[in-house]
Amino acid sequence: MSVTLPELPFAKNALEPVISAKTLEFHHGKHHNAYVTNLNKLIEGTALDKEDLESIIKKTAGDASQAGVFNNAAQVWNHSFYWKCMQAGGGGEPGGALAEKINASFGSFAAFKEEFAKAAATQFGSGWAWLIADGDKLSIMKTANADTPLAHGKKALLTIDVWEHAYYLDFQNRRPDYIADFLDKLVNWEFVASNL
Ligand code: MN3
Repeated sequence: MSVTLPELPFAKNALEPVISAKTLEFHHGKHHNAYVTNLNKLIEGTALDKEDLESIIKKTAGDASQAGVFNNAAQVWNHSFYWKCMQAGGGGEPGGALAEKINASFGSFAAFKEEFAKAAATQFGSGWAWLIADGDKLSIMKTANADTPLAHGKKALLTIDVWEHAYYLDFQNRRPDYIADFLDKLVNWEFVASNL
C-alpha cells in the first residue's frame, strides 16, 4: 500500500491574495509531493509498507534509526491536515461547542488568537503551530520541523505551517503578517470543529 498525494480541497488560486497560486504550486505540487515520493521509496519492501500513514508515524516516532521515514510521513500528514484547515473566505470566529471550548480553555477567542499567533511567530526556524485537544481542554502546541501532535498522543484541531516555503513568496520574511492573515481570512472553522 503506497501513500498518495491528496488533491488540494480548493482551487490553486482560491486563497489569493493571502496565499498565491504560485505558493501552492510549489508547496503542494513540489514540497508535499516530494514527502510522498520519499516516504514511498523509504518504506517500499519493508513491513511499514502495509501500514497506514498514522500507524507509520506512531511506529517510527522517537526512533532515531527511522528518522527519515518519520520525517517524511509526518510531513505528508501535516500538509494534508493543513490544507483542510483553510478555505476561501475563512477566518473570523467559530461558534457552537468549539467556541465554548476555546473560551473555557483560553478565557476568550482573542486570548486564543494571541497565544496561537505567538506560538507560530516564535517557533524558531521551520515547524508548525497547533491547536490541540489535550484531554478535556484545548491548548496550543508548537513543533519543530516535521514533528506532529500525533507522535505525542495529542489530537490536532488546527495547524499553521510556518516553514518559510509556506509564506516566503507572498510575505518574504513577514511571518507575523502571514499568521495574522491566516487567522483573519483563511481558517476553516467548520473543519476545526469537526476534529473535536
Ligand atoms: Mn510546508
